[in-house]
Amino acid sequence: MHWQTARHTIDLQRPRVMGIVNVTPDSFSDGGRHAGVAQALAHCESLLGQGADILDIGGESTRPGAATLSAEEELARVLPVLRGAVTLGVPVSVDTSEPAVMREALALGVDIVNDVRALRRPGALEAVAAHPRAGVCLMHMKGEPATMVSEAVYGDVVAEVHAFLAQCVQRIADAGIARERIAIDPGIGFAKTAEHNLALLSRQRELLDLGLPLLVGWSRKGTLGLLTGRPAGDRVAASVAAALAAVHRGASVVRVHDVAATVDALKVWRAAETGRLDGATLAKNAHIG
Ligand code: HH2
Repeated sequence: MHWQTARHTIDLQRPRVMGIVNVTPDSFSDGGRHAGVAQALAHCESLLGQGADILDIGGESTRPGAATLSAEEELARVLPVLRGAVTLGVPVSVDTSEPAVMREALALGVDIVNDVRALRRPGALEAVAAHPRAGVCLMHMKGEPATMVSEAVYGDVVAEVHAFLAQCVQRIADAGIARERIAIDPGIGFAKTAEHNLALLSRQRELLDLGLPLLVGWSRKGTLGLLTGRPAGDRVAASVAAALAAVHRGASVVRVHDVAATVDALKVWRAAETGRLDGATLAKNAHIG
């Protein structure tokens, strides 16, 4: 399986790590940490050094109750960072729902549009369809971040997320976007209780029959706080465990803050799956073992 994006075809034979770069003053776990352009680009380089395969850059916080942002403000936050990030040699994704941001980002060479609203804002579908190859991640959410806590009501959450994603995929395939450009995401923490999130993890394999790469974002989220009793900044082990559990159930891409820890864990997980150590890794690390 692979994921076609604007400049890169991402091989998904092995699970990929998407490193999060929030250029926001108010994200739930790292708001304000990388708000300046120089800090954000330094953070991008640091994540690449830790082994990130993809950089996901976003200017709007989607935490429950977050304030909405104008397109102009969002453009001013993310464009300078995207302009630098596209020179770093890896696929770059923009985390946005705003069509004007999508158009400007794709014009800069950005590879993927990661939209928590699954291209439902007027003009978003057209912005991605106008590009011949750009990748897109379609995520499940009910309502809007401002209201979503009260929308966490489902009969069978896995069946409803499955049906929603199937419908979104159909809509964007009808607009001429090739399936090889599409990844899907169950939207952990978006209009979902801890029970809903955990049902989506334990039964995640049910989403695989859509035949598309699965991207998931468990990193530092509230359900991990409920499970461990730890605050957002102290959920590295919990986040790594959730990422591994997701990969073990077929996720192709994990969206994470703590790249180094996730990359190490995935190396061990893969070695356990394949029962071997590849030659390049052995040569690189032989002096340590
Ligand atoms: N989660 C967040 C933001 N974007 N995109 C996808 N595809 N999947 C996710 O699960 C996802 C996402 C929320 O996390 P974060 O970026 O850390 O926080 P904030 O929205 O407060 O910036």
